[in-house]
Amino acid sequence: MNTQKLATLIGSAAAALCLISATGGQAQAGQLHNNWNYGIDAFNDGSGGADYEIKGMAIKQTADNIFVALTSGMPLTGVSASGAADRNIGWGDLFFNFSGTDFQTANSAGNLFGIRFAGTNDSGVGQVGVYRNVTTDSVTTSNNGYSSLAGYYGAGFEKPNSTGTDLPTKTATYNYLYGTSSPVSTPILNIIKAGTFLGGITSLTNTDLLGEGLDFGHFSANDTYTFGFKFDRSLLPGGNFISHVFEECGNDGVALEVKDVPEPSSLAGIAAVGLMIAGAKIRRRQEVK
Ligand SMILES: [Ca+2]
Ligand SMILES: [Ca+2]
Ligand SMILES: [Ca+2]
Repeated sequence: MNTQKLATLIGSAAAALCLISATGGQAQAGQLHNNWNYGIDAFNDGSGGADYEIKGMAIKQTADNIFVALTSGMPLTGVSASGAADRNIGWGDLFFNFSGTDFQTANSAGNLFGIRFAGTNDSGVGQVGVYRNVTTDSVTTSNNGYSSLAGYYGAGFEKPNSTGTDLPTKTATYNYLYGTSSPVSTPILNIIKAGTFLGGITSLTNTDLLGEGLDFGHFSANDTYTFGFKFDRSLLPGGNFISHVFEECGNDGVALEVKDVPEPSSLAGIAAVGLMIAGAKIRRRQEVK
């Protein structure tokens, strides 16, 4: 084999390796850092100011648990607000959609999972914890908020990454949340109306989460309040999902998409097979020479 052929083969093998690693990267929609997936939200789309600004959410999955973390100007117990029916504006509930369809379709089909994680919010379910087959409702209007997401965008909050880095545009957000339904006449569905209780959650402080490797600082996204929770991984079906949460008023929200990726060991295995094939080709050509 001449030098040119060898260089071509090595180039092909290198290109194959690049393709493998690029595919691995693209398959991971959330931004992966130290085993946590991050959805980093716009830092300037919190209607109402710093108290309402969400900067990000993050999820880590281990063999036994799913960890969720949020960082925001809004504490877990919400903020005082005279314009709200209960004089408090807090967090809505967190939704998990494993169906592969948009949120509205999954909602209509009863395919959503939800978590009430804020014990003082206006959720329709009484107990903090994980629920399946949830129905949804909007509490924005009783919390001095937006009657629709279109109203929120129209008020000047259509910013890059306004529903986090995985739903970075208004169009992406509308497509996911509403599908073929109208984003004007459909409210921001931000709480669990009803559902079947599956199990509880364990609250985690910022210190707890730092101990689990959480690092919003990597994205310069640390805000005043960082908190989270964990729950038994077996409560959810597993596989690819989109998770999102809006505040009770709809003044800010964030989403995170998590897709399964091949384990690093299996990627290395694919790469090794590629190299063996390339090596065999080189050897065969050397034999026939
Ligand atoms: Ca934000
Ligand atoms: Ca409230
Ligand atoms: Ca947002």
